[in-house]
Amino acid sequence: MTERNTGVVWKVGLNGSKKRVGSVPNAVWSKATQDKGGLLGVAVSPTWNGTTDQDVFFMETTATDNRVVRMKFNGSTLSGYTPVLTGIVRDTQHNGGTIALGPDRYLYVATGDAQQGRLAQKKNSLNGKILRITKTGAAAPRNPFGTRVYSYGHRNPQGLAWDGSGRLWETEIGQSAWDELNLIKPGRNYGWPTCEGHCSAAGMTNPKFVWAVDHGGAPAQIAVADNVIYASTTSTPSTRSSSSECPGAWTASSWPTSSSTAGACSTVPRCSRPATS
Ligand SMILES: [Ca+2]
Repeated sequence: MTERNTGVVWKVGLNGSKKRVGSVPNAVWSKATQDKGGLLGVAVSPTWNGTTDQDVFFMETTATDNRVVRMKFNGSTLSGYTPVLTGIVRDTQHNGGTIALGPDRYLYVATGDAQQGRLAQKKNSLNGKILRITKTGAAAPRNPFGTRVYSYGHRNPQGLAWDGSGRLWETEIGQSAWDELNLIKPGRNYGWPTCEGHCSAAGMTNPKFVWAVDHGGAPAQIAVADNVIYASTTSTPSTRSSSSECPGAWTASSWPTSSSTAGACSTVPRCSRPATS
């Protein structure tokens, strides 16, 4: 588990115990600007054994960039510090930050647009992308453009997880209308900043599910268990209700959400449509 503000890394046991194992150098976070950077994602090598394979990967915001770094973990402490991929534009906001090792054992890196939406559409930019790289930071084999870019047109992607069929899902924080759950396919353009949520612009891939940005909390991590996607959100959903503004054929419904202030449940609108392949 990583701590954004401090750079500290914890090893958490299944029984809830936690032990500090070290920290990642160079991660910076500013309270004044309420940075959404700092120490971000973590991914452990799928073949980690503490001896011949000690690789653990982190994504962090430094004073100059967002970067992916590798450290060694021997089972009790972190050591070493090797930048793997540097130069991803940083900002106080929209840093993305999740990294994950895919079923193909390549690193997938979710990068934000650093509040420069045009970067998400620039295929030669590392920002506003899902990158697919090797453990040394090179473009992974068979990437769609021959670069590190796997998909583009992302605003501030946060969650990455694969389902039982090996399909990659992603959550993404929208601007003012829609947060998104996307099914990620290589080379696809997920729309930002031309589209937020569902749209009909040519060449854009629409999300599989959206919810209003103040009606579900900003999405963070996702996980798939028994082919159910679980998404965590980072803020208390608003109970402010409004008639749904669902796009296209999407339908309005509601979901229950607990209210931390009232200790009761209320319902808020969402939009949904049947899942498609
Ligand atoms: Ca989108």
